[in-house]
Amino acid sequence: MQDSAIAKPQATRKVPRATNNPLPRANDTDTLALEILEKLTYSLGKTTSVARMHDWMDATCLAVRDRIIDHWIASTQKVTKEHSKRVCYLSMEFLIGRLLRDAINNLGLSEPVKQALARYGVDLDLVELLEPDAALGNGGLGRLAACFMESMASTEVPAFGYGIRYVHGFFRQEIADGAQVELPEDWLAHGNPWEFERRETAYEIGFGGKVTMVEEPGRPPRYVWRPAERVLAVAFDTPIVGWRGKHVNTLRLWSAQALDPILLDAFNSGDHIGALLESNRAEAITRVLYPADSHQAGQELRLRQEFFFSSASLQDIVRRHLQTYDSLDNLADKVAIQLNDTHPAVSVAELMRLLVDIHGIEWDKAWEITQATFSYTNHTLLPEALETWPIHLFERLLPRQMQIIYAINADLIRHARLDKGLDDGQISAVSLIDENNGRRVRMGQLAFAGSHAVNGVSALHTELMKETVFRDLHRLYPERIENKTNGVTPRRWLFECNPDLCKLIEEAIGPGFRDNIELLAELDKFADDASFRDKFAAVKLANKQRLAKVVEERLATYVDPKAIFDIQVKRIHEYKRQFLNIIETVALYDQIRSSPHLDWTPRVKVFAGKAAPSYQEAKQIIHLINDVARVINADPAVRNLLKVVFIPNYNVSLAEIIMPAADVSEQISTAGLEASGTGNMKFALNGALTIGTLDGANVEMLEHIGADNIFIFGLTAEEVANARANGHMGQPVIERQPLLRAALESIENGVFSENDPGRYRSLAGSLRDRDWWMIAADFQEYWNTQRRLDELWLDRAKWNTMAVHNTARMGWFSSDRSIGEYARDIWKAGPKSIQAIS
Ligand code: 26W
Repeated sequence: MQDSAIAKPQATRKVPRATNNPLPRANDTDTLALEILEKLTYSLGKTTSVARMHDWMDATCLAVRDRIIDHWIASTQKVTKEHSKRVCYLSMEFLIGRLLRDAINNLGLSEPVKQALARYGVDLDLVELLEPDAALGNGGLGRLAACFMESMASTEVPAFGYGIRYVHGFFRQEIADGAQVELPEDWLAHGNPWEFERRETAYEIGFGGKVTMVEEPGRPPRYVWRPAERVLAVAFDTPIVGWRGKHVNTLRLWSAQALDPILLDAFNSGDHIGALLESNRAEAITRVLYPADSHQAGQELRLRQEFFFSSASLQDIVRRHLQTYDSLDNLADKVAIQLNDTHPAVSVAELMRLLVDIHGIEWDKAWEITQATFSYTNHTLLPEALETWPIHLFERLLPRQMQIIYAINADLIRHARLDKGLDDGQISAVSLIDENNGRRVRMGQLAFAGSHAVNGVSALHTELMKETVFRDLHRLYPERIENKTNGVTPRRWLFECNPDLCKLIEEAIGPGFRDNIELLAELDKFADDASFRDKFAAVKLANKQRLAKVVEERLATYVDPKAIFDIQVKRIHEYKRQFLNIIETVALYDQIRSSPHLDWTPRVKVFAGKAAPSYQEAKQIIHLINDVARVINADPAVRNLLKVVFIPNYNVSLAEIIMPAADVSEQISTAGLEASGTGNMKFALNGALTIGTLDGANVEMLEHIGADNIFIFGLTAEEVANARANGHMGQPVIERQPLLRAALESIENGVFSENDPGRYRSLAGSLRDRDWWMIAADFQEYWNTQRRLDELWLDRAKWNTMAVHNTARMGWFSSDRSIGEYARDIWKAGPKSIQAIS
């Protein structure tokens, strides 16, 4: 045949060798410079002459991302090959912040990337500032999830983070005339260079509809749920790179889509709005983060969000398991699922449904698998934060899950009554259904019942859990509750946010602490070394200058970096007692004015934090801080001895500037109410001295840092409980304390709100009354302790010695240590070396 020559195989043709991976990228400056330029040109379609800073940021992220991908593929292949157990961290919130600096640092690319960009006249520091914060969380719980993701990657624990890809994260805060204004946040407006949309990884999530029982001869009856409504959960993956790029895990966030993007029939018949209704309704599920961190939202959309991401994550976990194993019997050997608070607690019922209804596993066996797979972390004892759902809502939205909860409850109550002899009162306390408040499902009880381990986040909090919210369940299952004290990642909260301090530490004790943070302890012996101390203080001063610049830029207020920087940053809440701090500020203001001749220690009081939009008291506290700031900062009589600033829009990136710049860290919650705190750890790690109550992790910080290096004051948790039980009132206390009395009177008489003198009457009145948060009760000791700090400031050598001890002794509060404990005691996952932590 004529054309056979064309088809003839060519024996000599070179077939390119098939490789699994492209070659890993080189990390030198030349290669990086070239690749950043390539990204700019071919991925973004820009030349250097028209590129904006944003384009350089995107190009840099993409070049760095390629290097993460090399490690990502290797990590995934290793975990798959070794059949390692995986941790699945289910969290409604991941408060990540920026990722570029984290990635560059963990990959050891700081210098080459900086130099590569410098070749184009671009400053890496400025590029980094353009990345929007991923603010997919409210506060401590969300930030903990982010620190844990970084630590799991750094300690090589194979893990998936599962959550929600909110289109709008935590609101942007502005202050207008002293009051908080909430504005929408739009982190995805310019795209997100870190995420990969996985259209092929999508699951149907059902809502509503009916459950029917199907009976077939010779088989037990089956239940079939036919949801009335279905939406699609689509995965978006972000690689999370660990320290030195050793391991990369995946953060998988779900986005909601309609099954049919548009109803063409409706559109064609002219109903253009109706055609999009289904799509809008579906997408609403992942549109916005609920901005309340301590009271339950209670709306249907919130329950939809919770079920949506729980079901998608579990379907994903089950599908992946069945890709490797032919049965779900060994699920708990290969997967550990951690429930970050009760927000994903419906997972317990949903996994049971998947096991029993979909995969035909017998009930008792399914329950065994479920309990062995799940564990649950509690983050708060505040009654208003404990999630419960009205039965009628639950039943309407999730009819099959409701049946399953009833069945779990029946088993639980049978066991409690028959095996453990609980009486009616105790039964009603452990029941998954609250019969007293219009019948509600208790998500905490559900999470507890469905887990083999339940943990608190500090030693004190864990003990209080056993005595309060879970008292009766704890009696029923005394082995289940354990403690896992929180930690923070030293990469972000020391190495990245305080590079100058790290350089100094390295000069003193060598570089080992970067791989084993507990080696910071070696710094202890430099605490009495005057020259080291001076350098330590010089770094602190430079960090304070950096913060002062931010304050100047944002508030047009000058603060003197030589004054004490006394800082309270965190969510605004009555139990956190920003109010106590501002009353003390007012009292100090009065004293400075009435005794100008005294040697007052100059102080800058720094506040930042957001209030839940519907939390009126918290918003009033913000308003008061700003009112007080306006009056004090404008009063020449104060002569710069006292300044008050409220920095708007507190977020992770602002925290990275604030933490290294603090002299004093305010951790002054009413004892028994702060589950742990993690800001307390970030401050102390960066050499701030803590003024705090015996609450949350402060108690353990006291043990590690030593009583000589921390300022503890106030009622203990037990004393608070007693005072409340004995009907404590503020008024008699206030009568006995002239300083407090005068400060309170000036606040309630409108000294700081002249155009609205009654503004703070009810806020102040709450102290005279029940004083629920023990502000009047703790005031005098707080004042005295602050004055001890003033005095200490005059002996700067001593202050600095204490500050060095703080940094040296905070190694234990690394989230690597927390993760090691979870891995060893709860998950039984991760490298042996990690599980063997002491
Ligand atoms: C249902 C609404 C809702 C949303 C979030 C209720 C409660 C929450 C969280 C539990 C709030 C939270 O962030 N808790 C914080 O968790 C941190 C991490 O464990 C602790 O360090 C803080 O003390 C705790 O307040």
